[in-house]
Amino acid sequence: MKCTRCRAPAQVRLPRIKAGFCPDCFKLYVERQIKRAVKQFDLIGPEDRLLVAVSGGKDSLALWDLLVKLGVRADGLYIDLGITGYSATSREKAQNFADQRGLSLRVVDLPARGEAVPGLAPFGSRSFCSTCGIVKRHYFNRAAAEGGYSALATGHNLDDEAGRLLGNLLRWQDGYLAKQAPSLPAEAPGLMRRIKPLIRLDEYEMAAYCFLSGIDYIIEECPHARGATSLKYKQVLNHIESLMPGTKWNFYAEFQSRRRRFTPGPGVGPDEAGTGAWRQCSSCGQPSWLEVCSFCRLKQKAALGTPSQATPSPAS
Ligand code: Q46
Ligand code: ZN
Repeated sequence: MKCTRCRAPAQVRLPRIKAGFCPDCFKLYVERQIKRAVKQFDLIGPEDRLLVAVSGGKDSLALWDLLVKLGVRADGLYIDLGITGYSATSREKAQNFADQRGLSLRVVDLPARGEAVPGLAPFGSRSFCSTCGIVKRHYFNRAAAEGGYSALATGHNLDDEAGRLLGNLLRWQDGYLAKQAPSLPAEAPGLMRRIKPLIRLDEYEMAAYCFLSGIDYIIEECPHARGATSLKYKQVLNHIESLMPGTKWNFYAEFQSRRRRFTPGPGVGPDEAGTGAWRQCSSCGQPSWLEVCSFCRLKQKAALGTPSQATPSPAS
């Protein structure tokens, strides 16, 4: 197969757009997809200064690389979750990436703060991953606000978002559907606007981009991701995509044009409080729907030493 753009031998085949590219034209294609996403969903303006949530994995490192290449002001944020057999390597990959390019990486060292996720998880009211989510959200918002950034950029790709969309639709989660967008405005002062610039690119394209750009990333997933329901939705969509290339993007893009039909209901805020207005957490000062935010409640429970009956993750 020849490169669709320059007729050199193609190295990356993309059935979903009926094209194939040589390495240089493929990288150009990826950059253009980011630019198109930025324009289509109004993600980044000239005044923006972004904080990129980096995990050491392919998506977040490629995202950071691409944003910087496109001239966007973007620093990185790495949260060391303290997960054995995963965090040390992922931190090393993130730090090396930043050092090699002279980029600024903020690191939140949870084990050093006595807040490693495995230590807090027994005190969470739900799964290991939901405790992890509470902790990450707290530090994302805190770091973004402290550093004066205008938005938090995450490396969610088309596979992640289409899989999540399928899961939300199958369970008719109206509240979550209403909020499933490539750009989410800040819901309250102190919370960050969130953007997903990789939304037009899939898992395979991101891995190919890293390989062709020499980006060294952690290949292993977090051990707690194994067996996650979200992976099953991705597998189903991959099967459909192999039969009908292009379906995944159409599914996601068509949903975006209909998203406003869904309205956020109670129970989808950061504290699952049901109703009520934003207020300041009396302990940490971050926006919360309750007197004390979910992160501080978690820490209070851990200090008291009374574990909840949380559902363990498949790998814990
Ligand atoms: S890092 Fe944390 Fe994920 Fe690992 S523990 Fe679960 S939520 S799977 S994105
Ligand atoms: Zn708090």
